[in-house]
Amino acid sequence: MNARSNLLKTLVATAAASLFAFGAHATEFRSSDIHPDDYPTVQAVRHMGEILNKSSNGKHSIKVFSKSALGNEKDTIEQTKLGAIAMARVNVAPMNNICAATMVPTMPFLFRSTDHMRKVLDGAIGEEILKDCEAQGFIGLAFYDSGARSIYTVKKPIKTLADAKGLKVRVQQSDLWVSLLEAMGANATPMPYGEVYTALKTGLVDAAENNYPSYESSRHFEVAKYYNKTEHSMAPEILLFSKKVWDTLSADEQKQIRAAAKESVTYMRKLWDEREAKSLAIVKAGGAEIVDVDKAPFQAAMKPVYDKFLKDPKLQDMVKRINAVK
Ligand code: GTR
Repeated sequence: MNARSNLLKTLVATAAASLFAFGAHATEFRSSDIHPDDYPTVQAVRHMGEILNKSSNGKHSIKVFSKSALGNEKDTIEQTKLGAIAMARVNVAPMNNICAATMVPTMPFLFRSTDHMRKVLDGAIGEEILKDCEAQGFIGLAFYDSGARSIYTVKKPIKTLADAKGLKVRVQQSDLWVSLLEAMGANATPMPYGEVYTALKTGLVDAAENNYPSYESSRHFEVAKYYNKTEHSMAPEILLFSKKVWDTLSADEQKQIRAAAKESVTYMRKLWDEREAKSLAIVKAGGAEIVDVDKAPFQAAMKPVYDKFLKDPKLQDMVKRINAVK
């Protein structure tokens, strides 16, 4: 689809939304995603829409706008806050500067494993983090998996911490992310996801970092072929609902939405596990080299990030509680 028809689609949808979406006869909630249609996050929100449609007896549905049709993550977060769209599926990273608790699950080398991450986010700590966004105008509905993020490079592999020194690395739009890469000795360049392919190709940056499914679906592996397993963060995805729109809904409707979101998490994880394996196979077949990294020196270099961003004793305590989850 070309940009013009995308724009047209958006304009039509905006008009439709203002007529129907947020009145007493709400029908369709618009939800944004930067990923393509077959990506697990997009599929999961669509699935949530089907569940909601059933539980609301056809009253509510969700329309997912994929591939950044409604803008990059920062923009869609803003639109969600204003109530211009009802939902945004984003990574926690662009929420880091908005609601502080989202910094915690972003922290480098925090989760010991996928199981640990899922257990924490499914429990009381996960709920606390979601709740923290409410005062900023967002109802946090659920977390989705995003695997582990690693640095991929254009010119040479990273095997040791010294190899990261001076590299220009694209990061997400978050101060914490800038600091994380700086702590590795790299130069961090924040930019929206949609610009990364060209930035890698033209040499504007030397590297980026992401999980296998994003590395694959964005085709970044075609231009940055060394995937260096730093696995430095498991920053999850978050599903946000506009508080402005939320407040127009009845308690029953809110319950149905929450339940549908929670139910979609199980579905998402199944898709995620499959996609991680599939993406790894695709990038390898496409010529990517998977490089083993000694992670201990990277982890040791992260103390300044914890010191700078987790000054609040409440957040420090949360990290302690996360570490204690078996
Ligand atoms: C992906 C994530 C997106 C976005 C992107 C990025 O893994 O699903 O929400 O955060 O990374 O690096 O911008």
